[in-house]
Amino acid sequence: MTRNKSEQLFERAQRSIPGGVNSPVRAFKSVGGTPVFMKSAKGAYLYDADGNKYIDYIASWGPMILGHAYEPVVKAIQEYAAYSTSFGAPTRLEIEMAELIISMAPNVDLIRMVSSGTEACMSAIRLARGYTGRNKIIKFEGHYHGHADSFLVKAGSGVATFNIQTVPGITAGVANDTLTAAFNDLDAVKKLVAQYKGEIAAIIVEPVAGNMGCVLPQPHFHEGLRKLCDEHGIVFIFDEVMTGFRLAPGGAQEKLTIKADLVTYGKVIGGGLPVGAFGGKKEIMQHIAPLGNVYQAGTLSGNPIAMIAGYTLLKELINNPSIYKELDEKTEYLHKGLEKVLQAWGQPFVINRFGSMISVHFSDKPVIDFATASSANNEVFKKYFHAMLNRGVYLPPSAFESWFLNNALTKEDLDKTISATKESLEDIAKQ
Ligand code: HOZ
Repeated sequence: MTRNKSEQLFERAQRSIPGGVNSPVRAFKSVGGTPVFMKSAKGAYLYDADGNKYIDYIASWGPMILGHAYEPVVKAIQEYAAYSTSFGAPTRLEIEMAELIISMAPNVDLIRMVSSGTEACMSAIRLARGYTGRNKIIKFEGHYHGHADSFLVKAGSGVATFNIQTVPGITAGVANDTLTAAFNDLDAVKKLVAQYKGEIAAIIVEPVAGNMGCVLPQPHFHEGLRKLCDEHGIVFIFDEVMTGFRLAPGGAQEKLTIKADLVTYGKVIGGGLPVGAFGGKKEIMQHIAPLGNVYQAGTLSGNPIAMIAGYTLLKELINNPSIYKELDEKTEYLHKGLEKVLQAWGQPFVINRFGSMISVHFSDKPVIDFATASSANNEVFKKYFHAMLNRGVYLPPSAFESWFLNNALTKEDLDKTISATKESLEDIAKQ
């Protein structure tokens, strides 16, 4: 498989864009090689600038849950673009979107639309601080809530991929207000809450972590956090940017039967357009401007094209609830197939899966937090990634990311992925 055009584009991109990419993980820095420049996609397949075809396991990092260029979404965008791409004034569409989300998402009385997951999490934290009058937050090592200052402490995703210990540009004051604990370590969180009694505004968590590979919550972890938040007046925030509308119509809250005080959304909610949202209990949400004084705004918030794309996709999900079962079954099928070929290979590996999120760590111990995710063998991952890419399977270019399945994937695609893994492992064994 040749990728001459991608190479030329990357060379050209680096002259005008920092590192040649607009989001660091795309640069392939941790796996090496040249990023693949995409030209089009349909269903489960990506086509690059050279015309190569790939089975896609990123799904734009989640949004393309029903596959790329999904007809109803494309049609809706085309229709609504003719009415204007932005008004800077309210529209009926925004109400319909809010009502739809409230009907799907548990524990959401009010919802505010924004333009990205970063904005959603950043605004949720500000709201939690404004509501409680406290400054500190607790986040988990290896969790990523977007690139706002408060979250780039021991963060996952690109920060972990590039092994950035301290992000320059974040003031000590901001960093000091972000406390961290290991995911799944309830005792560590209890200690922080005791040590900073009355100072903690919020605990924010990825209910199923997807920014250090896929890492599952251990039994009773979220229940423990919920209890702690109730006992200490702390706002419990579920970052459902990845899990929202993916794991179930009501996201991780529904799937794990945990009640969050605030929830953040992104990815699926926009059908592939730049959309985020944060919502929750009225008692908290009514502190947001213009109802309250916690200020938050955006010219493109509730953008009509983004709204109709997200609304159309969410409607498809509600009207076809079997989608979730199908996605789960496909991911389970892939899991079992990968497990079989990895077992035959004989080297250590861990597959973590929750719903349609899955990842492989080349590790000899269970991956339950950032320490265990980081101790996996990245050299093997790199080789695996490239061997799969060359066989037409597009995986996340980092072991610190989850794979996301889309429902356009066929059994044949999954079988191809499993046999590509078998061949890739054989290649690796020969090296
Ligand atoms: N933050 C995204 C994955 N966790 C990566 C976004 C991108 O590089 O496109």
